[in-house]
Amino acid sequence: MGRRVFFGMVALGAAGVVFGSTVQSRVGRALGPGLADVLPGGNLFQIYSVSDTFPAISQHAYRLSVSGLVERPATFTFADLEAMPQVRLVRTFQCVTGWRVPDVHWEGVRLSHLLETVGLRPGSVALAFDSYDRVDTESLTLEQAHLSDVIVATRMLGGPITTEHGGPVRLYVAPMFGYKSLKWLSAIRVVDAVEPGYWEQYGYPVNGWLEGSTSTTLAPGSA
Ligand SMILES: Nc1nc2c(c(=O)[nH]1)N[C@H]1C(S)=C(S)[C@@H](COP(=O)(O)O)O[C@H]1N2
Ligand SMILES: [Mo]
Repeated sequence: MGRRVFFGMVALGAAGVVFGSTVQSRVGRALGPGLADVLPGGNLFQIYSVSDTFPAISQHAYRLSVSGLVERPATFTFADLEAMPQVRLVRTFQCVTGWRVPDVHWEGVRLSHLLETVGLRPGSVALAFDSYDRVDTESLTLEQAHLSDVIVATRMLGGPITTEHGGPVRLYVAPMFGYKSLKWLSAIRVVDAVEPGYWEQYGYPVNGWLEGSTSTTLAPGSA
């Protein structure tokens, strides 16, 4: 086992992983991630929080602030996000620790659309993301943020995003491992250099591409 992976697992242990409470995730946990893969249907997610709580935020109270190197800093409500053009994605969700969930449905606003709305200023290079849990953070380069399958998600698994899954709004970075998909998204800051996020400080790659991801060649705006 590589040094990087070992540190990652230590980080996970220290973080106190909270597992999903559905029957199937219990079964999946008992059988191990390999067999959980082949169980039909259901929600096979394991629920993670590096903080010791799940921030409970109503759609009504939710705010997303976008600031930093932008022309028009803004604070968006849940309704603001819902009023923007919506995209749908159906993908396999993959945690770097090995579990995966096939055919997960996501809906939300392209991150690129939000960036167009606020306008980027010269010198902008990367995005830093903050969570309402006040612990986890994430980062993307501007190029990654413009990929068409990187979204600010308002729906997941066919409904509103539940509190345990990071609702009402989480990031969904489809071409990368699950840790990039920050839950309880509170703020996006446009910055002049990549600020490696929480998991990256424990050894996960800053560029968490899924194996076989075509995203390095995916043009912004393409389906
Ligand atoms: N705020 C926050 N976001 C997070 C995490 C976390 O602990 N806190 N864990 C990450 C990891 S490692 C994975 S695999 C996914 C898991 O998503 P889920 O908890 O909805 O299953 O969330 C990611 N986003
Ligand atoms: Mo993960």
